[in-house]
Amino acid sequence: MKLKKPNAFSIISFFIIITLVFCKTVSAGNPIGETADSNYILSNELSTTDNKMNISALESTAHTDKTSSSIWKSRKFKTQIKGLSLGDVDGDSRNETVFINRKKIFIYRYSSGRFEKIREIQGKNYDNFISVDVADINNNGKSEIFVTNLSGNDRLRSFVLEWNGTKFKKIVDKANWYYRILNESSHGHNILLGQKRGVNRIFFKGIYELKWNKGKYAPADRQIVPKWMNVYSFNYGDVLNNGQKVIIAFTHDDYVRILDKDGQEEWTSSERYGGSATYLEDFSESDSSKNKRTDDPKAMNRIYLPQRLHIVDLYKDGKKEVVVVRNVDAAGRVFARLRTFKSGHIECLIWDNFGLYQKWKTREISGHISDYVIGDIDNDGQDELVFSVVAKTGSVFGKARSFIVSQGIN
Ligand SMILES: [Ca+2]
Ligand SMILES: [Ca+2]
Ligand SMILES: [Ca+2]
Repeated sequence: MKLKKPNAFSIISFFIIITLVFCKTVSAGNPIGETADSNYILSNELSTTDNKMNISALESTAHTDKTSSSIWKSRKFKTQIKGLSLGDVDGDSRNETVFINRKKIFIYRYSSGRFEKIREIQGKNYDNFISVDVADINNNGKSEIFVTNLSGNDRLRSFVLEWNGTKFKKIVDKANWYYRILNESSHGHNILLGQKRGVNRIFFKGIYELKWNKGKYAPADRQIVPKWMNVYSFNYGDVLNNGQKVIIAFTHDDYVRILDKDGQEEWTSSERYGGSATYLEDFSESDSSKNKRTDDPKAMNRIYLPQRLHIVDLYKDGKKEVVVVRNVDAAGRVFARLRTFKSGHIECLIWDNFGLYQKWKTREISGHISDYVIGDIDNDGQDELVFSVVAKTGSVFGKARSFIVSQGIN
Protein backbone atom coordinates (compact mmCIF):
# COMPACT_ATOMS: atom_id res chain seq x y z
CA MET A 1 0.00 0.00 0.00
CA LYS A 2 1.26 3.36 -0.95
CA LEU A 3 1.42 5.95 1.73
CA LYS A 4 -0.32 9.16 0.85
CA LYS A 5 2.01 12.11 0.80
CA PRO A 6 0.98 14.86 3.17
CA ASN A 7 -0.33 17.86 1.28
CA ALA A 8 -0.44 21.48 2.45
CA PHE A 9 -4.04 21.13 3.68
CA SER A 10 -3.32 18.16 5.94
CA ILE A 11 -0.22 19.85 7.36
CA ILE A 12 -2.22 22.98 8.26
CA SER A 13 -5.01 20.80 9.74
CA PHE A 14 -2.45 18.96 11.80
CA PHE A 15 -1.10 22.21 13.26
CA ILE A 16 -4.61 23.53 13.94
CA ILE A 17 -5.48 20.34 15.87
CA ILE A 18 -2.20 20.47 17.79
CA THR A 19 -2.83 24.14 18.64
CA LEU A 20 -6.41 23.41 19.81
CA VAL A 21 -5.29 20.50 21.99
CA PHE A 22 -2.50 22.62 23.44
CA CYS A 23 -4.87 25.52 24.25
CA LYS A 24 -7.33 23.17 25.91
CA THR A 25 -4.60 21.68 28.07
CA VAL A 26 -3.41 25.10 29.12
CA SER A 27 -6.91 26.39 29.90
CA ALA A 28 -7.69 23.27 31.90
CA GLY A 29 -4.46 23.78 33.75
CA ASN A 30 -5.15 27.46 34.27
CA PRO A 31 -6.81 27.24 37.69
CA ILE A 32 -3.81 25.29 38.90
CA GLY A 33 -1.59 27.91 37.38
CA GLU A 34 -3.49 30.64 39.23
CA THR A 35 -3.29 28.81 42.51
CA ALA A 36 0.38 28.29 42.08
CA ASP A 37 0.73 31.92 41.23
CA SER A 38 -1.24 33.21 44.20
CA ASN A 39 0.55 30.74 46.43
CA TYR A 40 3.75 32.22 45.22
CA ILE A 41 2.52 35.73 46.01
CA LEU A 42 1.34 34.67 49.45
CA SER A 43 4.51 32.83 50.34
CA ASN A 44 6.48 35.70 48.96
CA GLU A 45 4.65 38.08 51.28
CA LEU A 46 5.05 35.81 54.22
CA SER A 47 8.74 35.45 53.66
CA THR A 48 9.19 39.18 53.38
CA THR A 49 10.98 40.23 56.49
CA ASP A 50 9.98 43.25 58.45
CA ASN A 51 10.89 46.41 56.72
CA LYS A 52 12.10 49.48 58.48
CA MET A 53 11.98 52.76 56.72
CA ASN A 54 12.34 56.38 57.45
CA ILE A 55 9.57 58.37 55.89
CA SER A 56 7.61 61.43 56.65
CA ALA A 57 5.10 59.89 58.98
CA LEU A 58 3.34 62.49 61.03
CA GLU A 59 1.26 65.08 59.30
CA SER A 60 1.93 68.10 61.41
CA THR A 61 -0.19 71.06 62.17
CA ALA A 62 1.07 74.49 63.15
CA HIS A 63 1.72 73.18 66.66
CA THR A 64 4.69 71.07 65.67
CA ASP A 65 7.07 70.86 62.78
CA LYS A 66 7.77 67.16 62.80
CA THR A 67 8.87 66.09 59.36
CA SER A 68 10.10 62.57 59.77
CA SER A 69 9.63 59.77 62.15
CA SER A 70 10.66 56.17 62.16
CA ILE A 71 7.98 53.79 60.94
CA TRP A 72 8.07 50.03 61.10
CA LYS A 73 5.51 47.77 59.52
CA SER A 74 5.14 44.07 60.24
CA ARG A 75 4.53 41.47 57.58
CA LYS A 76 0.92 40.92 56.65
CA PHE A 77 -1.00 38.40 58.70
CA LYS A 78 -3.74 36.50 56.87
CA THR A 79 -6.30 37.30 59.52
CA GLN A 80 -8.31 40.11 61.04
CA ILE A 81 -6.44 41.49 64.06
CA LYS A 82 -9.10 42.62 66.53
CA GLY A 83 -6.98 43.92 69.37
CA LEU A 84 -3.42 44.34 70.58
CA SER A 85 -1.45 45.19 73.68
CA LEU A 86 2.17 45.34 74.87
CA GLY A 87 3.85 44.06 77.99
CA ASP A 88 6.53 41.79 79.39
CA VAL A 89 4.53 38.57 79.54
CA ASP A 90 7.45 36.23 80.34
CA GLY A 91 9.39 38.36 82.81
CA ASP A 92 12.60 38.69 80.74
CA SER A 93 12.44 42.51 80.88
CA ARG A 94 11.60 42.77 77.19
CA ASN A 95 8.13 43.67 75.97
CA GLU A 96 6.10 41.25 73.93
CA THR A 97 3.39 42.23 71.46
CA VAL A 98 0.16 40.35 72.11
CA PHE A 99 -2.65 40.46 69.57
CA ILE A 100 -5.84 38.55 68.87
CA ASN A 101 -8.11 37.55 66.09
CA ARG A 102 -11.49 35.98 66.77
CA LYS A 103 -10.11 32.76 68.21
CA LYS A 104 -6.37 33.02 68.50
CA ILE A 105 -3.83 34.79 70.67
CA PHE A 106 -0.56 35.75 69.00
CA ILE A 107 2.47 36.46 71.18
CA TYR A 108 5.39 38.02 69.31
CA ARG A 109 8.49 39.96 70.27
CA TYR A 110 10.20 42.74 68.38
CA SER A 111 13.81 42.64 69.36
CA SER A 112 17.09 43.30 67.48
CA GLY A 113 15.16 44.24 64.35
CA ARG A 114 13.14 41.05 64.19
CA PHE A 115 9.47 40.42 64.91
CA GLU A 116 9.58 36.85 66.10
CA LYS A 117 6.84 34.48 67.06
CA ILE A 118 6.93 33.41 70.69
CA ARG A 119 3.67 31.51 70.87
CA GLU A 120 0.29 31.27 69.16
CA ILE A 121 -2.55 30.00 71.29
CA GLN A 122 -5.60 28.64 69.50
CA GLY A 123 -9.00 29.10 71.11
CA LYS A 124 -12.03 26.88 70.73
CA ASN A 125 -14.50 26.85 67.85
CA TYR A 126 -17.21 28.75 69.67
CA ASP A 127 -14.81 31.38 71.07
CA ASN A 128 -15.13 34.99 70.04
CA PHE A 129 -12.34 37.10 71.49
CA ILE A 130 -13.41 40.71 71.64
CA SER A 131 -10.58 42.45 73.47
CA VAL A 132 -7.08 41.91 74.82
CA ASP A 133 -5.09 43.77 77.47
CA VAL A 134 -1.70 43.08 79.02
CA ALA A 135 -0.54 44.27 82.45
CA ASP A 136 1.06 42.96 85.62
CA ILE A 137 -1.90 43.43 87.94
CA ASN A 138 -0.82 40.74 90.44
CA ASN A 139 2.64 42.32 90.72
CA ASN A 140 4.91 39.32 90.20
CA GLY A 141 7.05 40.77 87.41
CA LYS A 142 5.18 39.00 84.60
CA SER A 143 2.31 40.69 82.80
CA GLU A 144 -0.94 38.80 82.55
CA ILE A 145 -2.90 38.56 79.31
CA PHE A 146 -6.57 39.48 79.82
CA VAL A 147 -8.83 38.16 77.07
CA THR A 148 -12.50 39.07 77.00
CA ASN A 149 -14.19 36.14 75.32
CA LEU A 150 -17.81 35.99 74.28
CA SER A 151 -18.34 32.27 73.98
CA GLY A 152 -21.14 31.18 71.69
CA ASN A 153 -21.97 34.88 71.28
CA ASP A 154 -24.12 35.10 74.40
CA ARG A 155 -21.99 34.17 77.38
CA LEU A 156 -18.79 35.69 78.68
CA ARG A 157 -16.07 33.15 79.26
CA SER A 158 -13.18 35.54 79.69
CA PHE A 159 -9.82 34.31 80.87
CA VAL A 160 -6.43 35.45 82.08
CA LEU A 161 -3.14 33.87 80.99
CA GLU A 162 0.15 34.07 82.81
CA TRP A 163 3.53 32.53 81.98
CA ASN A 164 4.44 29.88 84.57
CA GLY A 165 7.93 29.13 83.27
CA THR A 166 6.87 26.54 80.73
CA LYS A 167 3.55 27.71 79.34
CA PHE A 168 0.91 30.41 79.35
CA LYS A 169 -1.45 29.03 81.95
CA LYS A 170 -5.04 30.11 82.52
CA ILE A 171 -4.95 31.58 86.02
CA VAL A 172 -8.59 32.64 85.58
CA ASP A 173 -11.05 30.84 83.34
CA LYS A 174 -14.70 31.27 82.31
CA ALA A 175 -15.04 34.62 84.05
CA ASN A 176 -18.15 36.71 83.54
CA TRP A 177 -16.21 39.94 83.12
CA TYR A 178 -15.51 42.33 80.32
CA TYR A 179 -11.90 43.37 80.97
CA ARG A 180 -10.22 46.68 80.21
CA ILE A 181 -6.88 48.04 81.40
CA LEU A 182 -6.39 51.78 81.83
CA ASN A 183 -2.69 52.35 81.35
CA GLU A 184 -0.37 53.71 83.95
CA SER A 185 0.58 56.68 81.79
CA SER A 186 -2.42 58.50 83.12
CA HIS A 187 -2.90 56.86 86.51
CA GLY A 188 0.59 56.09 87.85
CA HIS A 189 -0.15 52.38 87.69
CA ASN A 190 -2.20 50.08 85.51
CA ILE A 191 -5.84 49.83 86.47
CA LEU A 192 -7.89 46.74 85.68
CA LEU A 193 -11.55 47.52 85.13
CA GLY A 194 -14.31 44.97 84.89
CA GLN A 195 -17.98 44.94 84.09
CA LYS A 196 -20.28 41.94 84.14
CA ARG A 197 -22.71 40.72 81.55
CA GLY A 198 -26.24 40.14 82.72
CA VAL A 199 -28.65 37.41 81.70
CA ASN A 200 -30.79 39.85 79.77
CA ARG A 201 -28.45 42.72 79.27
CA ILE A 202 -25.13 43.13 77.53
CA PHE A 203 -23.64 45.31 80.25
CA PHE A 204 -24.77 44.71 83.79
CA LYS A 205 -24.79 47.83 85.94
CA GLY A 206 -21.63 48.57 87.89
CA ILE A 207 -18.12 49.08 86.57
CA TYR A 208 -15.42 48.11 89.07
CA GLU A 209 -11.72 48.33 89.49
CA LEU A 210 -10.64 44.72 89.96
CA LYS A 211 -7.81 44.23 92.42
CA TRP A 212 -5.67 41.16 93.01
CA ASN A 213 -6.64 39.70 96.35
CA LYS A 214 -6.03 36.17 97.62
CA GLY A 215 -5.42 34.70 94.19
CA LYS A 216 -8.37 36.46 92.53
CA TYR A 217 -9.22 39.63 90.69
CA ALA A 218 -11.89 40.90 93.03
CA PRO A 219 -14.20 43.85 92.46
CA ALA A 220 -13.03 46.72 94.67
CA ASP A 221 -13.74 50.33 93.81
CA ARG A 222 -16.94 50.99 91.94
CA GLN A 223 -16.36 53.58 89.24
CA ILE A 224 -18.53 56.65 89.47
CA VAL A 225 -19.49 57.29 85.88
CA PRO A 226 -22.78 58.12 84.12
CA LYS A 227 -25.07 55.17 83.38
CA TRP A 228 -24.72 55.44 79.62
CA MET A 229 -21.06 54.47 79.78
CA ASN A 230 -19.72 50.95 79.71
CA VAL A 231 -16.32 49.60 80.72
CA TYR A 232 -14.91 50.30 77.25
CA SER A 233 -16.16 53.84 76.74
CA PHE A 234 -14.09 55.94 79.11
CA ASN A 235 -10.80 56.88 80.69
CA TYR A 236 -10.00 59.55 83.23
CA GLY A 237 -7.10 61.86 83.94
CA ASP A 238 -5.82 65.40 83.86
CA VAL A 239 -6.94 66.02 80.29
CA LEU A 240 -7.39 69.77 80.85
CA ASN A 241 -3.88 70.03 82.36
CA ASN A 242 -5.13 71.96 85.37
CA GLY A 243 -4.45 69.34 88.03
CA GLN A 244 -8.05 68.07 88.08
CA LYS A 245 -9.09 64.64 86.91
CA VAL A 246 -11.89 64.57 84.38
CA ILE A 247 -13.65 61.74 82.57
CA ILE A 248 -13.18 61.47 78.84
CA ALA A 249 -15.53 59.15 76.98
CA PHE A 250 -17.04 58.13 73.69
CA THR A 251 -20.73 58.87 73.36
CA HIS A 252 -22.88 56.16 71.74
CA ASP A 253 -22.43 57.80 68.37
CA ASP A 254 -18.67 58.19 68.79
CA TYR A 255 -18.26 61.83 69.72
CA VAL A 256 -15.59 62.48 72.34
CA ARG A 257 -16.99 64.03 75.51
CA ILE A 258 -15.28 65.44 78.59
CA LEU A 259 -17.16 65.44 81.91
CA ASP A 260 -16.09 67.35 84.98
CA LYS A 261 -15.86 65.71 88.41
CA ASP A 262 -19.57 66.25 89.00
CA GLY A 263 -20.43 64.43 85.79
CA GLN A 264 -21.37 67.62 83.98
CA GLU A 265 -20.53 67.97 80.32
CA GLU A 266 -17.45 70.15 79.88
CA TRP A 267 -16.93 69.68 76.17
CA THR A 268 -18.03 67.48 73.27
CA SER A 269 -16.19 67.19 69.98
CA SER A 270 -17.85 68.55 66.87
CA GLU A 271 -16.68 65.57 64.85
CA ARG A 272 -16.75 61.84 65.31
CA TYR A 273 -13.72 59.82 66.33
CA GLY A 274 -13.22 56.13 67.01
CA GLY A 275 -15.07 53.63 64.88
CA SER A 276 -14.71 49.96 65.67
CA ALA A 277 -15.66 46.82 63.79
CA THR A 278 -16.16 44.78 66.97
CA TYR A 279 -19.75 44.58 68.10
CA LEU A 280 -21.99 42.79 70.55
CA GLU A 281 -25.48 41.62 69.64
CA ASP A 282 -28.30 42.66 71.89
CA PHE A 283 -31.22 40.23 71.92
CA SER A 284 -33.19 41.97 74.59
CA GLU A 285 -35.00 45.23 75.26
CA SER A 286 -32.70 46.11 78.10
CA ASP A 287 -31.68 49.44 79.55
CA SER A 288 -28.59 49.49 77.44
CA SER A 289 -30.56 49.27 74.21
CA LYS A 290 -32.65 52.30 75.13
CA ASN A 291 -29.55 54.42 75.12
CA LYS A 292 -28.68 53.70 71.55
CA ARG A 293 -29.61 55.59 68.43
CA THR A 294 -33.28 55.29 67.74
CA ASP A 295 -33.30 56.59 64.18
CA ASP A 296 -32.25 53.24 62.86
CA PRO A 297 -34.33 50.35 64.22
CA LYS A 298 -31.91 47.82 62.76
CA ALA A 299 -29.14 49.29 64.90
CA MET A 300 -31.02 48.32 68.03
CA ASN A 301 -29.44 44.92 68.26
CA ARG A 302 -25.84 45.71 67.50
CA ILE A 303 -23.56 47.55 69.91
CA TYR A 304 -20.18 48.52 68.56
CA LEU A 305 -17.47 48.57 71.19
CA PRO A 306 -15.81 51.95 71.67
CA GLN A 307 -12.13 52.33 70.79
CA ARG A 308 -9.49 53.21 73.37
CA LEU A 309 -8.95 56.75 74.60
CA HIS A 310 -5.34 57.13 75.75
CA ILE A 311 -4.38 59.94 78.11
CA VAL A 312 -0.60 60.19 78.08
CA ASP A 313 2.20 62.70 78.60
CA LEU A 314 3.88 61.91 75.28
CA TYR A 315 6.62 64.55 75.48
CA LYS A 316 7.36 64.28 79.22
CA ASP A 317 6.65 67.96 79.70
CA GLY A 318 3.96 67.48 82.34
CA LYS A 319 1.17 68.07 79.82
CA LYS A 320 -1.19 65.28 78.92
CA GLU A 321 -2.14 64.49 75.37
CA VAL A 322 -5.14 62.45 74.25
CA VAL A 323 -4.43 59.86 71.58
CA VAL A 324 -7.45 58.65 69.64
CA VAL A 325 -8.19 56.81 66.42
CA ARG A 326 -10.43 58.01 63.66
CA ASN A 327 -11.73 55.45 61.19
CA VAL A 328 -13.71 56.68 58.24
CA ASP A 329 -16.86 54.72 57.50
CA ALA A 330 -17.45 54.25 53.80
CA ALA A 331 -21.21 54.61 54.31
CA GLY A 332 -20.87 57.71 56.49
CA ARG A 333 -22.43 55.71 59.32
CA VAL A 334 -25.85 56.04 57.78
CA PHE A 335 -26.27 52.31 58.00
CA ALA A 336 -25.38 51.93 61.64
CA ARG A 337 -25.82 48.18 61.69
CA LEU A 338 -23.24 47.49 59.06
CA ARG A 339 -19.88 49.22 59.05
CA THR A 340 -17.36 49.24 56.26
CA PHE A 341 -14.31 51.37 56.76
CA LYS A 342 -12.34 52.84 53.92
CA SER A 343 -9.47 54.35 55.89
CA GLY A 344 -8.25 55.45 59.29
CA HIS A 345 -5.62 57.47 61.10
CA ILE A 346 -4.64 58.31 64.68
CA GLU A 347 -4.72 61.81 66.13
CA CYS A 348 -2.87 63.35 69.04
CA LEU A 349 -5.04 65.99 70.72
CA ILE A 350 -4.27 68.51 73.42
CA TRP A 351 -6.55 70.73 75.48
CA ASP A 352 -6.37 74.39 74.59
CA ASN A 353 -8.90 76.59 76.45
CA PHE A 354 -11.89 75.88 74.22
CA GLY A 355 -11.48 72.24 73.49
CA LEU A 356 -9.25 69.43 72.34
CA TYR A 357 -7.25 70.41 69.30
CA GLN A 358 -5.16 68.36 66.97
CA LYS A 359 -1.42 68.41 67.61
CA TRP A 360 -0.56 65.92 64.90
CA LYS A 361 -2.03 62.99 63.09
CA THR A 362 -0.64 59.95 61.36
CA ARG A 363 -1.03 59.38 57.68
CA GLU A 364 -4.34 58.12 56.38
CA ILE A 365 -4.15 54.34 56.01
CA SER A 366 -6.43 52.21 53.83
CA GLY A 367 -8.65 49.81 55.72
CA HIS A 368 -9.21 50.50 59.39
CA ILE A 369 -7.19 50.70 62.59
CA SER A 370 -8.55 48.05 64.94
CA ASP A 371 -6.53 48.87 68.08
CA TYR A 372 -3.66 51.07 69.27
CA VAL A 373 -1.36 51.44 72.24
CA ILE A 374 1.61 53.54 73.29
CA GLY A 375 4.58 51.52 74.46
CA ASP A 376 8.07 50.30 73.72
CA ILE A 377 7.43 47.64 71.10
CA ASP A 378 11.06 47.29 69.90
CA ASN A 379 12.69 47.31 73.35
CA ASP A 380 14.98 50.30 72.76
CA GLY A 381 13.77 52.23 75.80
CA GLN A 382 11.61 54.66 73.80
CA ASP A 383 7.85 54.46 73.51
CA GLU A 384 6.20 54.20 70.13
CA LEU A 385 2.68 54.54 68.87
CA VAL A 386 1.73 50.98 67.93
CA PHE A 387 -1.41 50.07 66.02
CA SER A 388 -3.01 47.22 64.14
CA VAL A 389 -4.35 47.84 60.66
CA VAL A 390 -6.97 45.63 59.04
CA ALA A 391 -6.17 46.16 55.37
CA LYS A 392 -8.87 43.75 54.27
CA THR A 393 -11.66 42.06 56.17
CA GLY A 394 -12.32 38.43 55.37
CA SER A 395 -15.12 37.57 52.95
CA VAL A 396 -16.08 35.08 50.27
CA PHE A 397 -13.55 36.87 48.06
CA GLY A 398 -10.62 36.03 50.24
CA LYS A 399 -8.91 35.99 53.57
CA ALA A 400 -8.50 39.01 55.78
CA ARG A 401 -5.19 40.83 55.87
CA SER A 402 -3.79 42.77 58.82
CA PHE A 403 -0.47 44.19 59.89
CA ILE A 404 1.04 46.04 62.83
CA VAL A 405 2.65 49.45 62.58
CA SER A 406 5.01 51.14 65.02
CA GLN A 407 5.69 54.82 64.68
CA GLY A 408 8.19 56.91 66.61
CA ILE A 409 6.72 59.68 68.74
CA ASN A 410 9.67 61.99 69.18
CA1 LIG B 1 9.35 39.61 77.84
CA1 LIG C 1 1.76 39.03 86.80
CA1 LIG D 1 10.94 51.68 71.36
